[in-house]
Amino acid sequence: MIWLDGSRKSLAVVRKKKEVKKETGLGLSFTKDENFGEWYSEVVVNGEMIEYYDISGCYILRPWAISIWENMQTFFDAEIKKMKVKNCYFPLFVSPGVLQKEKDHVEGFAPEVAWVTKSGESDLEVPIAIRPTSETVMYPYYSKWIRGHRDLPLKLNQWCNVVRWEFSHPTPFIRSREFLWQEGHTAFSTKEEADTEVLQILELYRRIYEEFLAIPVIKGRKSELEKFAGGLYTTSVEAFIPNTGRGIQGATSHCLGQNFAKMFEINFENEKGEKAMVWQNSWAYSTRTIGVMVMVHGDDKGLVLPPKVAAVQVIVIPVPYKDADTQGIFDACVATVATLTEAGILAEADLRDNYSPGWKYSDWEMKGVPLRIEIGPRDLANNQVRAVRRDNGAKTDISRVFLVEQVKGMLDKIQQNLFDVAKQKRDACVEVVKTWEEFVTALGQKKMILAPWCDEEDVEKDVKARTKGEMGAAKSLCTPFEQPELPEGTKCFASGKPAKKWTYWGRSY
Ligand code: 87F
Repeated sequence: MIWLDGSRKSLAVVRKKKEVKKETGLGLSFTKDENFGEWYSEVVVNGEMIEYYDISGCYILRPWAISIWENMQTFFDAEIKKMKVKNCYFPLFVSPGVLQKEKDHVEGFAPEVAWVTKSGESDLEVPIAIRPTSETVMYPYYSKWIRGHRDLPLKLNQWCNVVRWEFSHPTPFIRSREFLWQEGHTAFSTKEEADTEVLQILELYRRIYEEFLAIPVIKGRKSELEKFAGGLYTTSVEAFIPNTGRGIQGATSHCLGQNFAKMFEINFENEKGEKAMVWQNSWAYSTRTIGVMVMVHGDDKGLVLPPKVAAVQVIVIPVPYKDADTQGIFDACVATVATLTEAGILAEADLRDNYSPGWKYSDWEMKGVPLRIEIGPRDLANNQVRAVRRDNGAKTDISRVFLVEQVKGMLDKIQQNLFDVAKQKRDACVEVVKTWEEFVTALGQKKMILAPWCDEEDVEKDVKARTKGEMGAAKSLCTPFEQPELPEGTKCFASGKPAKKWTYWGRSY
């Protein structure tokens, strides 16, 4: 049995709902702008992504969410295989001795580790931890498997779940106590190889966000305070949620240096016959990606799914009138789905006869399907269909002769438009500041702040302390790889000392 802490709350999450909209019974009771938190909870449930579970911080991921996860997984898995990374699976459980071997890195995280203490009624002789991440699970075997330089590089990845017993406000996808991720763990004979891989993986993470989820991200390096303490340096892709004015770490790619190699004695004999230590990396992205997607693109009608990750790209809905040729319309819907499917487009028809067309429109809008095709008597007569975009509501009549090319074109446009709009909104939240006063003002306006910084750890601690409050402190998000020019003599916004770099700051998840 899993040992649960005292923070376990009530069973089901009870939420007070306002009047549900009109006759459809489908609407959201909160708007994105007025009550973002409640809006988000409602969207992920009504959009059929998750169901709340009777353990706080744990959620059921429904097929609608898992299909998005699988689309990203298919892309990423193929890309890392091109890089000769191999998949593997290590056990869920960690023995306490191994977990604590790497004290420095585990110390700060210890309160989040969940333990199994019983089997049936009897106490286990030794409690067993559940992996919060797998460094300590995997590296003893790296030590065993790596002997000579011919055993390198060793590049392993696993797709798995991890458990971190978080105490702060749980949020579906964004902060949950169990989540899905991939964790890559690689070992090289040289630092140069490790450095190169860190950036290759980071580029894949950028592509997941920008090309699949249509979310702009910033690539950069974490500060000493914000990096993974067990490693040498941490790179990340950072996204931003305009509604809450918070940055969110999208994925991380770490160069671990030789810290773990030392601790776990991961040594090899190099070409000269000398004993050497490996250089290691680790990298991960998780189901958090899905939460960022919901927050960035969702609207007051529900989810908005980018076509590249949607399980259903086109929903075809018959719109029969009283004395129309209902059978003809249904047949046209089925034929339309067949034509689109044949062309590799993910299309489905909603032929349920116990719901009105209007109800179905709202239902599929809630689920975020990128394109709706309506077929009514007039469309049938004109050998056309009506296409309605989820992202902007635009309606277009399409001749069935050009169906496939037109729909493909529209899906591409939707994908691009989602990215463009998200980028425009994100960019509108970026504020360049030079002084502490400007910084405080921008923070109050929920901005993501680009400021010249002296890059001193104590100064970042000071920024945190000086911005502490109800909304949470500001911290550095990353130092972007793309650096604007830093004129000679520029001062740090927080300390007044000479600035060394431009760094993004803000509140964050
Ligand atoms: C919670 C409990 C115990 C984060 C934890 O980012 C340990 C940890 O080590 C812990 N929360 N971390 C850092 C994870 C670092 C690293 N692991 C492999 C990654 C990428 C994948």
